[in-house]
This record gives sequence, C-alpha cells and structure tokens, in this order.
Amino acid sequence: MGLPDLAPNGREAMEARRNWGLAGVVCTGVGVAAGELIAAVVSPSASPVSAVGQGVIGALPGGTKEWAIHLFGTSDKTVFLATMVVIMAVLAAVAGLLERTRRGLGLALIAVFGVAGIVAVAARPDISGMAFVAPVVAAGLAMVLLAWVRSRFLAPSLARVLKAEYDAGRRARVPGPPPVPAPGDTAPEPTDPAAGAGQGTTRRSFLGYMGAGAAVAVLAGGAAVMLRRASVAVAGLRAKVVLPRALRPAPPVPAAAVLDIAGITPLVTDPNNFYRIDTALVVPAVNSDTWKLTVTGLVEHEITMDFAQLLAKPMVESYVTIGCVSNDVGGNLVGNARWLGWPVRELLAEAGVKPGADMVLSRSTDGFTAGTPLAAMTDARNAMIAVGMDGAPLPLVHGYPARLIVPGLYGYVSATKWLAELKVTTFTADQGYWTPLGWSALGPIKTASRIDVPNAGATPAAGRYVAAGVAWSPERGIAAVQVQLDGGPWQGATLAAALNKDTWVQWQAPLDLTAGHHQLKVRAVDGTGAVQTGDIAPPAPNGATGWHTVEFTAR
Ligand SMILES: Nc1nc2c(c(=O)[nH]1)N[C@H]1C(S)=C(S)[C@@H](COP(=O)(O)O)O[C@H]1N2
Ligand SMILES: [Mo]
Repeated sequence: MGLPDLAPNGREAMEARRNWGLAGVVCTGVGVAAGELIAAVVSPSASPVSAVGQGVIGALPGGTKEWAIHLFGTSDKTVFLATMVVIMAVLAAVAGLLERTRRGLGLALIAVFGVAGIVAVAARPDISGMAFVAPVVAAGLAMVLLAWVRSRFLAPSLARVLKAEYDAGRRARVPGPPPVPAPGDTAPEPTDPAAGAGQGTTRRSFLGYMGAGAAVAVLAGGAAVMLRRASVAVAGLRAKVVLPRALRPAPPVPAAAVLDIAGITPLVTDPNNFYRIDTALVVPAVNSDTWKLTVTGLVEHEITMDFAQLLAKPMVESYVTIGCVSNDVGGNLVGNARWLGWPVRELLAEAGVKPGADMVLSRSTDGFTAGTPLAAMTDARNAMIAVGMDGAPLPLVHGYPARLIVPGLYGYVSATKWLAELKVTTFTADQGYWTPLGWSALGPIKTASRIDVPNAGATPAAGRYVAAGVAWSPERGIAAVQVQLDGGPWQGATLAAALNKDTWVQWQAPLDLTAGHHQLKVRAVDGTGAVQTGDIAPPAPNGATGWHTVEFTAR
C-alpha cells in the first residue's frame, strides 16, 4: 500500500517528497557502502568514492583546484570524505525525487554515478580488474533497492494497492472504478480517514526499512573506512621505507633478453599486473613498525627480529619467476620480478638448525602456512626473505613487509606473504595449508611453455609470421623451445637471452602460414635436457602438464 503522494501541495506532498528523497539517500547509501566495502577488500587503494572525488578535484580549473587540494588533498582526508558524503547524499535525494517525477529517471541518475565511478577507478594508476566490481555493485545495488522501494512503498502498482486493500479487509472507498495509474505516475491513495490505519502500518514499515537500510549503510561504510584506514596507514609506512642496496645487485636486463614482438609477455611483470593468489579475504595490513619475524622449532637459538633489523641484513637481489600450482597449461598465474631479500640460508645458519629437520613451515600473519623442504632453503639457490619487488618495498598484496621467495617451487609450498614465522620442523610433524586439502606436500615447478602470439582465435595474414611466447623451468633453466605447426615436425624456436636459470625466457619462431586453419603447439627443454612432457595432467595435486596449443586461422 502506497504512501501519500496525491496532493500537489501541502503536508502530504511534503511528506511524499521527503519519502522519495529518503529512499534515494538510503538506497544509494547502501549501494555505495557495499561498493566501498568490496573495494576495501579486493583493492585496498581503490575506493570508488575517493576515486570520483579525486577525479573531480583533478578536473577543476586552476585556482579552484589549488583551493580544493589545500582543503582536502594532503592532510585532512576526513573533511574530504565528509564533503563527499554530503554531496552524494544530496545527489541521491535528487535521484529519489526524480524517480518520483518520472519512473526510471532517478535510476538513470544513479547509473550515471556508477559510470562516473567506473571511469574514476579506471583512471587510477594502480588498478586491478577486480576494482571495477565495486562501482558496478554500488550503482547496481542502489538501483535495485530504489526500484524495490518504489514498487513496494512509494508508487505501488494498482494490483499491489488493491491486494493491500483486500488484505486489510476493506473496500476501497474511492467512488467509481479505481483510477489506473499511468506509468511513472504514483498510485492513488484513499483519502478516507479509515485508511489511516493501513497507511500508518505502511508508513511504519517504510520507515523501518529505511532505518534498517541506513544502519546497514553506516555499518558497511564504517567497516570499509576502517579497513581502508589500516591499509592506508600501512601504505604510509611502506612509502617511507628505504630499501638497502643489495651486496650484489641484479645485473640490468640485457637488450638481448627482450624480444620486440607485439603481444609477447613482458620479460619483467609490471607489479600492478602481477598475479595475486592467497587465501586472505582482506589484504592483511601488516604494521611494519611492530612486525616481527621469529624462527622457532628445531633450532639451537630461537630468533626474533623486527623490520629494521631485517633491512640491515646483507641483501641479495635476483630476478625470479614464481608460479602458482593452480596455473593451467597456457595460464597466467606466473610472474617475473626482481626480488631483493636476505638469504634464508643465512637466517637459518644464525638460528642453527638441529639434526633431523627436513622442512621449514613458514607462517603468515593471517595464519596461512607453507611447508618448504629445508634443503631448498639451505642450498645454493636464491631462497630469500624478500623485502623488495622491482626496486620498491613489497606491495601490500604481495606480502609487505616481508615474504618468502624460493626459486623452483610453486607458491603454495614456498612463497608465504606477510611472513611472520619460520618453524624448522619435519614433513612428518607438520603440513602446509594446502597439503591436507589434497595438494602434494612437495611442489617443484614443472617445466612449462606458453604461446602468447598468436592467441586463440587470432587471424594473422597468411605468409611469414612470427609466433612468440615464454618458457620457464626455474632452478633448471631453459635450454630450448620447440614449436610444432599442424602436427608437423618440431622445429627449434629462437631463445632470447636468459636473465638467469630461475626466470622465464622469451622465444620466437618464424612460421610460413598458408591461408586456413592452423594449430600450433609449444614445448620446452630444460637445462638438464629433459623435454617438457606432453602428458596431460590437471593442476591438482602438483601442477598441470601438457603442451600449450593454440588454434587460429590465417587469412
Ligand atoms: N600469506 C599467504 N601467502 C601466500 C599464499 C596465501 O594464501 N597466503 N598463497 C601462496 C600461493 S598459492 C601463491 S601462488 C603465491 C602467489 O604470490 P603472489 O600473490 O605475490 O603472486 O603466494 C603464496 N603465498
Ligand atoms: Mo598458488
């Protein structure tokens, strides 16, 4: 049953306007708060609200911009946020009122805000694909809610009005047949005083929903602000970190290591595009001022060190390609970065490993664990407690302030982010997080190769064509890459220079394409001479195998 919206003037019209405005504010509030919460979880730096605000400030003309930046920009984010909230509330009330004048108009205004949010988020430099979910959910939810409140309370359909009347056991006392509301119009409300009771119920129920909605919005918004505060605070600490110089810096990338082919995987992954895999619902915001790393278990001396002590250690630096065991053949869960860190071997030597140990169980601040063979952390490879990625402190999503990097092992058994503890133990006594869930206790990275060019469904011109991609076999290195066109003989690809044996290598292979459908396969030969297996295996329990195959058509 609808709320009063008949009289063009007077108390009822006032109340109607108040109700529509309130509905706009509450529905949009719930949507925006949900969006902010999602953003705080999936992409800590990207709040659609502040992205829009910053976008607006950026678009202001000269003098005004200076003024706005002085007012909001640097120090007082609270003023900025409060201003945004007030502006949004006014616009949301306008959306509600527009929805009253014409069905769909208010929803359209909210959709415009949603697009503004998407555009603003897209303009951020450090954005992940997931960040777009936030503005889309915010606007979508606000629209669905407002449409629901409209049809449930503010402008119910005639059928709903009649049913409510019927349910209330009353006849509608309007003379003649009930007027049919035009689309976009609001349903008529009986003016009979007897209607007061039913209307009062509706009003109470409407206000109850609005109150509940407002509470949800405030709670979700508050949670989002708190999560963001934590990550913004840690981001502030991160920005002040001065990374030490490595004793032995990684040599600069030689020109010969990089092939100039459009569409090939970049040799060094942009940290913003680096795949992210973890069990953390909310990216841990680890305070590096209070963070501690402990070494426990089968050691002569337990060790506790803080971030400053870790940064003071002699650092190594190396390019290492890390990969996820869940990566499918041809998949993207692999990345290559320049890591800076302290060799784990030196930490373990300081602690003094007791005989009998064969595993190091690393634990993150959020409880994730990985079981790494002790040998992989004490042999000559560059297993390190990493503090730097591509010359900067670790991004929060990649484990700030410190994580493990162990060349040659899948992430789930080695690459613990937000590292808190290393427990020296045995495979008999302990298991990493994924092992009881059906994944192998040992996870050496399998030799793999990928075709980047052409991608599936590509339609290159017939004739000379250069296929290209990457191949990796961390710890063993890549000796050769071979491609096979349409089931013909395997032919050798040309390898770019390797950075080292722990990183992927770019390859290219010239092909002579006839017009028509083709199938290209790739396989690698590792540094020990072993040919990558063509046997097809799924990721579980210890990594997918098979030759990456791309189907395409030459024109
Ligand atoms: N704390 C923590 N560290 C973790 C994980 C996790 O779930 N939690 N996942 C691991 C897995 S499965 C992989 S593949 C790598 C991915 O590292 P990245 O997100 O920096 O690419 O992190 C590893 N470290
Ligand atoms: Mo993984």
